Amino acid sequence: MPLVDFTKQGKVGVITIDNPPVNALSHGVREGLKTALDRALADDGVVSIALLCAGRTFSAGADITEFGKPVVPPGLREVIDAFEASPKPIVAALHGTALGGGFELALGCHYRIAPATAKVGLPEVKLGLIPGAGGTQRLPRLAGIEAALKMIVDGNPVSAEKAKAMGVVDEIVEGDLAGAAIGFAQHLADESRPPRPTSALPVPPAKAGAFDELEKGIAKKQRGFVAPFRAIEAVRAAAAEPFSEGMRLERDLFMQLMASPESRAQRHAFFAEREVAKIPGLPAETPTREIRSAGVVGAGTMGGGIAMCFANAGIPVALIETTEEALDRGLSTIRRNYANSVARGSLRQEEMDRRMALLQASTDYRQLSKADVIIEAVFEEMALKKEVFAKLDAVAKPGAILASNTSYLDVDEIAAATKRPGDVLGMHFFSPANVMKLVENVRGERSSPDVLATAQKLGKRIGKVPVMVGVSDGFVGNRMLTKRMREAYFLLEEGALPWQVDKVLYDFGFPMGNFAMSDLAGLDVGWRNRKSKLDRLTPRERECDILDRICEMGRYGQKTGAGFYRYDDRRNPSPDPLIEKLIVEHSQRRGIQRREITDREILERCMYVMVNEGAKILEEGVAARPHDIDIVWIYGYGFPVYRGGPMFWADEVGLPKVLEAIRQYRESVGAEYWEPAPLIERYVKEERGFYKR
Ligand code: T1G
Repeated sequence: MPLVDFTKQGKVGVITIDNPPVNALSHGVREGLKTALDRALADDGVVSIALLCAGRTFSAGADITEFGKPVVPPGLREVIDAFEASPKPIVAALHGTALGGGFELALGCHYRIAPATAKVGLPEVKLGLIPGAGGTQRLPRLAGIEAALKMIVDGNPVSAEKAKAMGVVDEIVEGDLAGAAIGFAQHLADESRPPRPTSALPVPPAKAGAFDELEKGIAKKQRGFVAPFRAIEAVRAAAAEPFSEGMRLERDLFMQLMASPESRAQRHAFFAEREVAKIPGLPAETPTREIRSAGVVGAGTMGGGIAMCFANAGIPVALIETTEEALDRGLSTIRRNYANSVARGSLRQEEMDRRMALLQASTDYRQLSKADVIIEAVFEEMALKKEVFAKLDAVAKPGAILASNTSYLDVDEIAAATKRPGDVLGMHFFSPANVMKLVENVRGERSSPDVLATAQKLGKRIGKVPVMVGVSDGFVGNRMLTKRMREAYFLLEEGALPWQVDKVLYDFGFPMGNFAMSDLAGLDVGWRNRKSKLDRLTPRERECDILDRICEMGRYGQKTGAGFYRYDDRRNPSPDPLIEKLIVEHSQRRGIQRREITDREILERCMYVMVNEGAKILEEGVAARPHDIDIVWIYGYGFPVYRGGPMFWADEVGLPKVLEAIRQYRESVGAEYWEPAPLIERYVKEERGFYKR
């Protein structure tokens, strides 16, 4: 089947794109579209045209793999302009997800039909771009400024029903879509309906202040992103300028963004997210086990959130706790979370009821005997974990997958507590588990291939981004975070203050800095973890006991109204002179002469120590690719996606510069903390990066 096929049905010319998996508008497709249109226009027997896509979806946009390379004509704009200028009316039939350039092509057609299951959208901002083939100029002409702005600035798709209400889709159809499209085109021919070039339509006036309001409204949420603000600029031109002038501005902005580091990073993240779904060394066709029901042991914060993930995906889940009280507490937290979503209008009441009905709470482990997968989410203590897994070994059916939600303990040691270590792995969720997208799937030494493949597939099914990692203290994310935390504490005793360190990380693009994050998680959690590791810490780490001092004052962070910061009743943080005094006295006690510390040193020490640890993680095979590390940090730790993740960012900075700084800190802070990873030294010698060759 050619990439684009042209056939005739009566008076209707049928143009069909067939470029699996998502009918991306690659050069071959664009050329094929142009040729097919020319054939339809040259054929006197053709009165109207239907545009369809084969496979699971209408075109999901331009071919992102072609970005950054010179555009081979015909460009997408040229193709769309030709479709729009056609003297014969064209109807586009949209199924699946008509996105980006695909949706822009449809906006260049004169009519659009779709089944109710279809979605349409302009997600370019998620790639650090704006629609570049007329979307910012044509969509406002059909849907109005406000609706177009929302779709283009947040990049989220809308349903076909919603698109119809917006005036973008002309008809919702059922059954055979190709038949409906040809029927619709036949109807246009029979009634001699004219083409309706969208660009000729006037732009309905916008509500006064619509643009400024939106710009202000997204300032906080889209902090650090560039594309959403350029998108507003382009749509503003649609309201103020003639179509051709608006198209010129859209082009300029699009080309600027295409060359921007932000878009390069976001395009990297797009493909990295798809790459990490695949497990190196495991064939794509590795069989997976069927998951019809689940079980969760522990109804605390993590267990409750994990149970919600299964219920949200329509999977019945048994929730086990040791006592009825604990069970009631867990269930009421879940009920409250759902009720908040209903109150916010993001969930319908009947959907909440359906999900609650999928939860079966009990204190009896035998309720787990039919579960296909069981996730243990009890207190982080090895002895307790082993006890739970021994019990699961006794009640779980053969072939059930047993997973631990531990965030750093040895999964192999846990698996050894069962007679079926091949069925055991780690599935490390992030708090709040019903919200955070990341799951670190931890492959144990004996985890069998189908268990690993099933965990990856299941992760996607419950709406997560699963990343396969190896056993190591803290796996990938927490292992790197621990190094960053250590450096941050060292910086405090050398002269920095918590709010200075946090501001540097906040300005870099993280949602919050180390110390504000610790206050949110609860300082007592970190303190307990630190105390459990004291014997494994270096002398300096042991003596850098600022956290201990703060906790001994009963300051555990937000939950006690004070930690590194003081919190008002709306939990707004403010620097606390008492903490400054505590830190200054700590330095004196330690005999450390405090010095002026630059923001640059803070950023380098907090970020390069992570990159260095990331390189060691790659050397050890705890992560198979730098992609895994970048996606862990973007989806688990709020690493700004417009910087692409720590490993991609290091490449952008340049590994020679990173290595030079690491060597400098080895001298100033100490070799036991800053030994350069051999991988970085080798890459610098080979003049390559983690990705850059
Ligand atoms: N170009 C190239 N490859 C693409 C692609 C695209 N647009 N979309 C998907 N793929 C690949 C993907 O890498 C994966 O490959 C396979 O298809 C299946 O994808 C001018 C400039 C459509 C909702 O941003 O959101 O148009 O890993 O695993 O979960 O204004 O793909 O198998 O080798 O994601 O079912 C705008 C991007 C482009 C949409 C399907 N369009 N795609 O999700 O499958 S910019 C987008 C998606 C643009 C114009 C501008 C999703 C999907 P592999 P998948 P899925």
